[in-house]
Amino acid sequence: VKNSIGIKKFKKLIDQTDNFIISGHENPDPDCICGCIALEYLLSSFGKNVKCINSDAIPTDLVILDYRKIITSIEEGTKIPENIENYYLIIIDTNVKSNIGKIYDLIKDKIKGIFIIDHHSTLDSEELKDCCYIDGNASSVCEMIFTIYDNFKKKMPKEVGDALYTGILFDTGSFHYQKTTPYTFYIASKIVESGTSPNDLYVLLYEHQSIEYLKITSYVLSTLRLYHNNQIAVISMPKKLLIKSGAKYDECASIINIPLQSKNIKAVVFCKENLQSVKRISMRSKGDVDVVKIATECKGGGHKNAAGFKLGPEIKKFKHILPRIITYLKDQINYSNSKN
Ligand SMILES: [Mn+2]
Repeated sequence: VKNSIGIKKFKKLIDQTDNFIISGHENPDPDCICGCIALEYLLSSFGKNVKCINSDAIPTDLVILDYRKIITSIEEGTKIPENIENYYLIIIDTNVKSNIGKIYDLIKDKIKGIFIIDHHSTLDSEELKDCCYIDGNASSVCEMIFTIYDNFKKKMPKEVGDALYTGILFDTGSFHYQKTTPYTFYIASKIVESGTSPNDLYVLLYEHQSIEYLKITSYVLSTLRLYHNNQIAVISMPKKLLIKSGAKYDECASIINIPLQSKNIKAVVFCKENLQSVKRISMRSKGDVDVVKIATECKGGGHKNAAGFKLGPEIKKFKHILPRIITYLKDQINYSNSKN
């Protein structure tokens, strides 16, 4: 059994507290959502009062993971409990407190305290170092929550096994990314032993897209333009293509990853417009190529390899900003190539 100071701190917390709010980061991903599901189950089984409240709703294609419909969001109208001063906030899958989005400002001055469970290695602030379980080597927050179950010698029902397996699957790119370790496979084997079916989850997660999704993907890929020796891909989704396909806007987020399947491509720029005509630029990159600096310059944000910003009063049109993005990415790619 893997153990750590972080888990001891977590045990102490649940000995002392009865009411919890669990929140993951904005635009929740499967690791974050499945982590909420598994942690809610654990704390509830100890008789605790637990609410999962995120800022943003679960993306449509992930709703199927929340079997008991326990995850709520401010976006969908969930209200903060009236006796909020009795609650402890558990933040998962980020250690930058404000990354949990608008719920943070709503409760930060009223709650009893904050505890963080995260697998990103930087810690936002010194004040929180006694109230966290951080493991920068863990593949996913779901891997860490498995470790918590293991420490409590707590049996997990299939619902929790399915959730943890799914979170690990996504955050490891189906057991391929760098932080995939023998321990990750050990956890997967334990979960499968307890009744989770990898094939059922594969079908649920990877073979569930709509025909409209297939159509919008083909339309968007037909807009592909390549720059800088086929190292930069630019794709776009104007509103008229979205309407023509019949797809939902949030079904389209993963299309940006398709150009990355090409060995040549180092960065992707995706301009997508929703039904309200709001245009958003999303960027992805590989390795040392950084996309967050240019996103921040344009009043957006993100991480080194995944970032974006909205078009607005300052930058009205994609074609106005694209040359600057291309120039920036060329420099990034040239610098990255020169190092390797
Ligand atoms: Mn994660």
